[in-house]
Amino acid sequence: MSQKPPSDILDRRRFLGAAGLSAAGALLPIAAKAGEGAKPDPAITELQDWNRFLGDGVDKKPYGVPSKFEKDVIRRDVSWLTASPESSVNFTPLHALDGIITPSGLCFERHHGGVAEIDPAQHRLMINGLVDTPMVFTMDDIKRMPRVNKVYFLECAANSGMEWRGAQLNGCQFTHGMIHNVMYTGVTLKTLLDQAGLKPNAKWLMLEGADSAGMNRSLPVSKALDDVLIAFAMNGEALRPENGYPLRAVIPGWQGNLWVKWLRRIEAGDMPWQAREETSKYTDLMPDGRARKYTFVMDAKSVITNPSPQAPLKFKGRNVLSGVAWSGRGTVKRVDVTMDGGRNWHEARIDGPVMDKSMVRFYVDFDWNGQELMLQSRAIDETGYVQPTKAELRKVRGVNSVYHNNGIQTWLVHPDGVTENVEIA
Ligand SMILES: Nc1nc2c(c(=O)[nH]1)N[C@H]1C(S)=C(S)[C@@H](COP(=O)(O)O)O[C@H]1N2
Ligand SMILES: [Mo]
Repeated sequence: MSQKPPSDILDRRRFLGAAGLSAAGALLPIAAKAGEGAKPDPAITELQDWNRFLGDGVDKKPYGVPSKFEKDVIRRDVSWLTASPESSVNFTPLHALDGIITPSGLCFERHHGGVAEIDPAQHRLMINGLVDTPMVFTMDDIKRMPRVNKVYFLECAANSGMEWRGAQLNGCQFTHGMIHNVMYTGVTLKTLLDQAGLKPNAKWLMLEGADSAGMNRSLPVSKALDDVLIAFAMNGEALRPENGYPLRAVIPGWQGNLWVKWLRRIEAGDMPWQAREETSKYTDLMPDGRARKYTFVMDAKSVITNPSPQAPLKFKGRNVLSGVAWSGRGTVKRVDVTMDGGRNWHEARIDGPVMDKSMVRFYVDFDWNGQELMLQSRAIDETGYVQPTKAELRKVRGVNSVYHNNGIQTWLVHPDGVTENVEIA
């Protein structure tokens, strides 16, 4: 798992550089030509069950689920990571997804007190504190206000946290799966705050959830009035209970813990809630013992999802390398990919919508002749920020941090296609 690359990797990298990978090389044939195979293919010559019998009627699945052949495409947790499944996390199967939208049922979950199952008719959102008129909204009230639709990524600040100390977990699901990218429908927080009327000395909001953890987080008013949404729908339907049904905060580009789920109260104040109830949560401990605090923005990051340890290379010849990239500071401008551990970089092809604080999908179509590959991707966002290497990050932040690891990930593809999580020393 945390195996280092073979010692001759540098030589091989040199060799690779010379041999050259044709990222945009000549197209090799992918499929067999009809009639050329030695043995007849039963997938063609035999009648299959699904071809022979009537299928299910339209009354069988009032709410559709994926094909039974997709049963491995699931969220997974790591049981030794946390003491209980109620205060824990599971991970999005990034290696099994494509495009940019995370299907609702596969969005990773992070709870501090389990999933609250809330009757929307009984749910209230209160706004109090430093406001002219304290307000209480029902779900019906909120659904009568002007709506917006936005696609945003949500990344937990602890995503890739285990990797600070070195390559640990064998799969992008586990190293990078505390992220999802969803289309939200809701109202802007500004719409709600305007109705309550913020007092001039209101500088911070405390957002509180209705779960058993009663989780609360502080948010600067400037962000609240900028692009924060209070969402009731994800990917076109009501929020899933796991993700905050019936109401959650959407804090674009900022760390996941601020995105309070099962949102029931917003209190306006003149200082951060944490300053009253001091907590060491979500600070980044630096090598000199000082801590970075209020590090809200998630910096540009990317990961190659295919190939990756859970999705090894299976075929020589033509292959599709794919991955995702995102930035909390705006749009992703470019993604570069190297196949030889950083010697040569190719610009990847971004395909699909490129939106503010949303994931993008990238591809490199390449030919593989079975040589060892050292794969990395690096994202560059609209501010010009370039995703750093892990070594560069450690130089500044040391290894005491758990949070905000946006370093470049390395996958080593062996000649048999098996792929593992490594770090280039
Ligand atoms: N009420 C409440 N909101 C919460 C949490 C929680 O435990 N309770 N966890 C937070 C954390 S740490 C993260 S990373 C995100 C995860 O959102 P998700 O479960 O939709 O992926 O929710 C945040 N909002
Ligand atoms: Mo989180």
